[in-house]
Amino acid sequence: MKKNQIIAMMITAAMTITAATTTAITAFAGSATGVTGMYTEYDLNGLDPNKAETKPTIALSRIELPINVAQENPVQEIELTVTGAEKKYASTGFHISYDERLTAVADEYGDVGIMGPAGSKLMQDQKANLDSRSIFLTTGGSKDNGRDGVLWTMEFRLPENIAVGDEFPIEILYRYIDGTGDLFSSKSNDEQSDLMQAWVFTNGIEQGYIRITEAEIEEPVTEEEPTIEEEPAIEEEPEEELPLGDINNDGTINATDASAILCTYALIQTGQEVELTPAQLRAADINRDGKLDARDSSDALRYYSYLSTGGTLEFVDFLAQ
Ligand SMILES: [Ca+2]
Ligand SMILES: [Ca+2]
Repeated sequence: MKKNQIIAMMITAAMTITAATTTAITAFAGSATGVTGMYTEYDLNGLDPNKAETKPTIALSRIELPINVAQENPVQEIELTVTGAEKKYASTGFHISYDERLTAVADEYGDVGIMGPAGSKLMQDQKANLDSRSIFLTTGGSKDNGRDGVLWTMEFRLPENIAVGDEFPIEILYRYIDGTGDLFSSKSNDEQSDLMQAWVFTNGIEQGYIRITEAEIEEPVTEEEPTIEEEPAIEEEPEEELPLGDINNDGTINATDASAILCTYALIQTGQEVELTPAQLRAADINRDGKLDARDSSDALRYYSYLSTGGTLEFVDFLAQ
């Protein structure tokens, strides 16, 4: 290897260390992808995320790509990886944004996210708005079946005129509109779940990027080892009549409600005791066919996706579409 190549490698390595330090953690102090308006800081609402028993990390791939490899493989895979939350979560909702020079690769149905093994025992929904560079990915489940590992994969196409040193950020940004916010919660939806979610959206995000490096230098993306922690307690509550679909009566319909409905369906189908109150069961029968099943759960998850991507219809009007 020539001397100037070695020097170039050393410079690249030094740049990598600096950049990794400045882009690590804290997602929402500003957007590297330059999107504005839709996103916000996470409101802790008096919670201290350091009190969370489960402190997951949600990381997007950081790809160091030699320019010759990038030119041959302009479509690159970005993974959203969960660490430190094995079997501790079910309901998630993430907004992903990306550099304006990138193109998100959608399939023939307009879907960008590909479910990874960490979410293989969860239900899922997604919506992409490529005009505003926004991808929304959501999961729900009847149990805390979310695993550590790759929860989602997305593909992005690099532009043609790339140069060494170019960096293309890909970010998780927090969105909250009209009472519906992004999620990372457990089935129990208790205070520890709230603390875990608060941790994720204030301390637990590691943003991603694709960075173009000198030809011949290859650095694989690193992934952390998962850790396993204890099971959470399961509990439910209320009695009064509830708005349709809002099973936990918190004023919004989201993946938590979808998860509760799916859980109840699973309990009914296996002859077990149902955890919901009669009022919750009535609110859970979203399509009003007198049965509680996965269709009701899917409707709730679909509506959460719809709201999270700017939809404004009331739930009943949404269902009537
Ligand atoms: Ca709710
Ligand atoms: Ca039903």
